[in-house]
Amino acid sequence: MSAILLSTINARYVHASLGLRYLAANLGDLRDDAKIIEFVLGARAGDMAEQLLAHRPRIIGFGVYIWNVEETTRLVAVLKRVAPEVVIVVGGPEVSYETGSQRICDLADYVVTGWGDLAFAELCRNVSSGSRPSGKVIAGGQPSLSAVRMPYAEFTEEDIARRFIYVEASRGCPFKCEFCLSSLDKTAWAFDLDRFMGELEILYDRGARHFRFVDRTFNLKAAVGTRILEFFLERLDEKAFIHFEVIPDHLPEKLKGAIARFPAGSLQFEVGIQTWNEDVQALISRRQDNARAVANLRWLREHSNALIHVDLIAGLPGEDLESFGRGFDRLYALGPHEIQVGILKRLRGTPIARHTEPFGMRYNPEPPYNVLQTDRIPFGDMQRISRFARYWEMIGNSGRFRRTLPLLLDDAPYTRFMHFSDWLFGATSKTHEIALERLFEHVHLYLTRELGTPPATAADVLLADYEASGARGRLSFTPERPPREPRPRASTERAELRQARHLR
Ligand code: B12
Ligand code: SF4
Repeated sequence: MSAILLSTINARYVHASLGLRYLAANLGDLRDDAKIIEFVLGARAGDMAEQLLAHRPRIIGFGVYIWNVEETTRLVAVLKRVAPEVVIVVGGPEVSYETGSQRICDLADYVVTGWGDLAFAELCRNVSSGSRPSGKVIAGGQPSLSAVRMPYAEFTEEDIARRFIYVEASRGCPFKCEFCLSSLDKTAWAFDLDRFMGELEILYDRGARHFRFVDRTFNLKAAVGTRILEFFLERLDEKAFIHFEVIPDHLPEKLKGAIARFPAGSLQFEVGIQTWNEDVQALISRRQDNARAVANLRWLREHSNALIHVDLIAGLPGEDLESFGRGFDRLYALGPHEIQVGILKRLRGTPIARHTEPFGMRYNPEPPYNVLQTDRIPFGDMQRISRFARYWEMIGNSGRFRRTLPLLLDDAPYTRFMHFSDWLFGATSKTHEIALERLFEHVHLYLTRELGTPPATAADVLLADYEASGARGRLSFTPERPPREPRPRASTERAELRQARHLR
């Protein structure tokens, strides 16, 4: 039995919720009476409700994000029907803005906006002592980070063995990119570095190896970044893997020195480029020195072993398909391991909303609030670019088609891949659930029929890619071979296999 439950629906099992662990760690004397219960997208509302109510809770706090708001709303609706006496508190970025127009906020007893680290504990104390706040929406406030207990002891042995360990050396961002929720932060606040390093050490000693920093801009302060990198360099073993989000145009020499010493497969950078178009950058208040970004990406590819994952956004105000395509080609030429093409989303609370009317931005009213059309990109083309993004994920980013990609893309990556994407959708009517063997067979068909590649050349290259990717089935365009047994995989292994494919 636990009087207080902290719950959320994660995108996948490997993503352990850091937010809930902060709330739990800061419950003080209520901690012993609280439990974290996490679910994964796809679970049924009735089953989740049953599991939660089995603890006979007095209060349930839900972490609500763009990826789980619909399922959490359904879950809260069930709970309110069968156990109306349980106090439901919702918090998290999705319910921190526009609370008046959200069904989940109507259903809940309390909505905590912004940081919940200390606010949730205070609310629980008030509810427990019978002095319930009269207002529904409670501003979480922004306590000094020195007053916030770090959450890392909340990671269980199972988390450490099987899930990504999210960590945070700083919170917030000083930049103002209008599509991003972090643009609403006044600045970046740092945790006390000695305290944080002490926690990292404990985690490392407990066996944690897959660290993901949620800091919005890890490379903001060279001294801090370097100390963190040095920490890992001193302890690296073949299992260690560390992920950071970085801004592209700031890579001081000191940081470079540490980055260059990481061996292959141990370091990953997620680099936000978003757009190269300077007019668009100005429009969305994104300060980015493109020349320095190019130089830094080049340096990373030439002088480091880091895996480079770069984000681009399609559908920004003022950007048409042609400009997006030029940006894609410019980025592709720099050789990042992965290019993630995201479709612009109008996140609740973000200032990008000011461009809605002037640029004819029409957003999906349902999560994930993706842009459906703009004054420069009609709906049909936005659909095409969404499919491009999905197929690029399967073919460009998966690392499974490294030898085949040059045949597909040649000297015009964006135009040729868009052509392929249109063709593949025409041939399959699918963007998901295409079996790997079917995908290889379709690429073979496209190369031979549409591009005129000699069948034997296409088959050789594709077969080499297929075998190198570790797949073990049979391809229709190759001679028969005995099938090999698939082997079971651990939770974080999917990500690790993809990383390894990029390094081969
Ligand atoms: C890890 C992460 C993910 C993981 C998923 C994690 C999971 N648990 O499943 C992955 C990589 C899958 C992911 C994907 C996406 N993400 Co994401 N992600 C993050 C990230 C980097 C870290 C979250 C975190 O741990 N933060 C640290 C903790 C301490 O902060 P917090 O979670 O906000 O929690 C605090 C408060 O919100 C509050 N709180 C949280 N829960 C609760 C519960 C209660 C009861 C209370 C009272 C308070 C409370 O208190 C906490 C402590 O102060 C954030 C950016 C960031 N740095 O926060 C983006 C972020 C959450 N993601 C975002 C977005 C937009 C996406 C994508 C749509 C991006 C895309 N591809 O276009 C996808 C969607 C995925 C999908 N399947 O649809 C937005 C969220 C917008 C929103 N309204 O939810 C963020 C904020 C990024 C941004 N700046 O815009 N993401
Ligand atoms: S996109 Fe990156 S740099 Fe821009 S506000 Fe968001 S976190 Fe900060």
